[in-house]
Amino acid sequence: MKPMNVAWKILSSHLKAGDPAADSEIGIKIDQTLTQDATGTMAYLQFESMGVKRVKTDLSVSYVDHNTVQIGFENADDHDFLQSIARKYGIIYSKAGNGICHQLHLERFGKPGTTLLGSDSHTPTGGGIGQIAIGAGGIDIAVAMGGGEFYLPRPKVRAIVLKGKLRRAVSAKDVILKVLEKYGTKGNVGWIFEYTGPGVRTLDVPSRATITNMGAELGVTTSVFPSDAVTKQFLEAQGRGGDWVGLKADKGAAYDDVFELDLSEIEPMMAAPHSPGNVVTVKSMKGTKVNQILIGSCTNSSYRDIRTVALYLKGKHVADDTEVGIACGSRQVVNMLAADGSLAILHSAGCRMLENACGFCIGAHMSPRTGAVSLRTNNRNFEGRSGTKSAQVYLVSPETAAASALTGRISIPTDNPVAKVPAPAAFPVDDTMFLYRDTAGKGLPKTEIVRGPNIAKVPAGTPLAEDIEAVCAIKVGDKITTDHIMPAGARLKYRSNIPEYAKYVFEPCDGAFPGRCLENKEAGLANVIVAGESYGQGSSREHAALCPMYLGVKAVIAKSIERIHRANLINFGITPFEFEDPRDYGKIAQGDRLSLKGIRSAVEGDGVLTFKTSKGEVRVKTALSPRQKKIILAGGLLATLRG
Ligand code: MIC
Ligand code: SF4
Repeated sequence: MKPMNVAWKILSSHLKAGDPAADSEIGIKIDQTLTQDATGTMAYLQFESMGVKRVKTDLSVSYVDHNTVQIGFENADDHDFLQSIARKYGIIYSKAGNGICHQLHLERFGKPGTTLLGSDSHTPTGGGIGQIAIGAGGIDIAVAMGGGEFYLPRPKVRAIVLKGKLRRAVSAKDVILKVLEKYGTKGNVGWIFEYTGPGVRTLDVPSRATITNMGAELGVTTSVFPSDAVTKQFLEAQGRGGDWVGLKADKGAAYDDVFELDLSEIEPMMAAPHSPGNVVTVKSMKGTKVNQILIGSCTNSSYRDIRTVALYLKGKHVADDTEVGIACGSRQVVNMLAADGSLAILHSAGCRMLENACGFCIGAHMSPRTGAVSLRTNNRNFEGRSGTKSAQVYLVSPETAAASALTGRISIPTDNPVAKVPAPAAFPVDDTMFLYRDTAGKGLPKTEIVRGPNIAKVPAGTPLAEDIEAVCAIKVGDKITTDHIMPAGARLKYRSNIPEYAKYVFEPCDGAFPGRCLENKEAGLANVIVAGESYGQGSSREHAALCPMYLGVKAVIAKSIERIHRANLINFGITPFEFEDPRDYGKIAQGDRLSLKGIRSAVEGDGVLTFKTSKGEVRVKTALSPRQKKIILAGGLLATLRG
């Protein structure tokens, strides 16, 4: 047998469709799924409409961690709906307060050598434990829960060869920021980053998970580490030694590309506003006054991370003009911090201890003051995501956050390093907030699904017509994120109510967009979105496709489109076109009438469509598999599943 890398070992053992030797789609079996509440409600509404009796995966978990602030009835209604769905269909339900999905999944369920599909872009956190863990739209998770395979373009695998050992006070966050400095947030679609080399064994599992977590910001399909003695120790300490299998690349395994990174040369790094790809050294920003510091999120909320912060703050106090908030990743983390005295240290130091949830990371609370400098240990610093448009958000390691909390200015943690936190010999396990563990996989109780007024129907798409008369309803620039398209924060509570949520599409760019689209729709015209490079960066939220579909958007024409968002557009019957010549972007203006004659034939055929504008002819193209063509022609994936 040909020597294989870790990524292909897992993919090959799960291959269900497609030819891995060809440059096309492959379909893989999914062993585990996860959803979180903000994407989960829609995923389960779609799952329900598929008429499947119970989930067919080895394990499916429904986490509640995003919408936990509960101002108004909507969040709580969503929680009740999710709990009843879990009970009915054999899904494990993680109650609000238990922790953040990715941290919890790593602690309690992630298994080396398996596949995990999650309705959240940071699902690749599981790569830290040797899983092929991929983020996707809710409907893809619904299909996987029903036993269907997951399709992805045949990935290319890049080896990131780690050498040496990190210096004290330099940590995993600095490593992934270094990788982001090299590869940026665009142009990595279709890659898997596989971490390998002698430096791997110097990183504990939470550190590996920080690195794979933020692979999402690179835009890669996923990132993966081998499963070795360090992984084994972690699983044994979680009381899950039986879940361990060893996994490493065969000698002589081939990679499509190789990048070497010497851990010992990395210095503290940070991502400057407003992109995780704007990487600079902490040194270059030293002394900048800081108004707010927030520590936590699925990237940096493990025991190792928060204990490190406590070591920095022990016997000291945070600066007077700086507010510091800390959100732990799970109850396990909080219990450990309580037991070793860290919680008292953090409280005494003047930190605000926040709920174990996404919270500040998704702009659900703790918005900084106007024009603030906010240092955060999370993974995204898109403009306005914090809830304050004028805020300058920097992404840093827990070490940099802690060192800066003491001075109120950006400070270099290596100047005063603290001791390394050793990997715990045993984690305290308390699974009491995972409900229905026993019924998952057995006979299921009869359950009424609870539907409050916030749980609306999933709108249906319409089949693609041969000719479309359309309007360019909005023209946007490069690096438009899903936070621009479908804002979260204060609007997050409408996730299960599409007509309501659709009122906010493109709110940060142009609040009049939804109204304009509905007028066009009323007048029998379709809507088209025109965009620059890397359209749809960021989250997996399918609402960024579903709500535009509801507003009558039939096509996106961009210079390039990111992986998860492109798949979501297809799933909701919106054709994702790219300019054949990117300069043609200049030929279309907002408000232009576009006569997309023969769009259906183009989708059925070679994907090329030509149309006229006042500035000349434009040629656009889309590369679609036969499966994807069928979905677009039918008006969306749900329509094909319903027959
Ligand atoms: C995010 O970090 O942007 C989110 C909120 O977790 C999203 C999912 C969502 O929008 O619900 C993600 O990363 O996929
Ligand atoms: Fe939650 Fe933030 Fe992680 Fe998204 S990135 S799952 S909002 S903690």
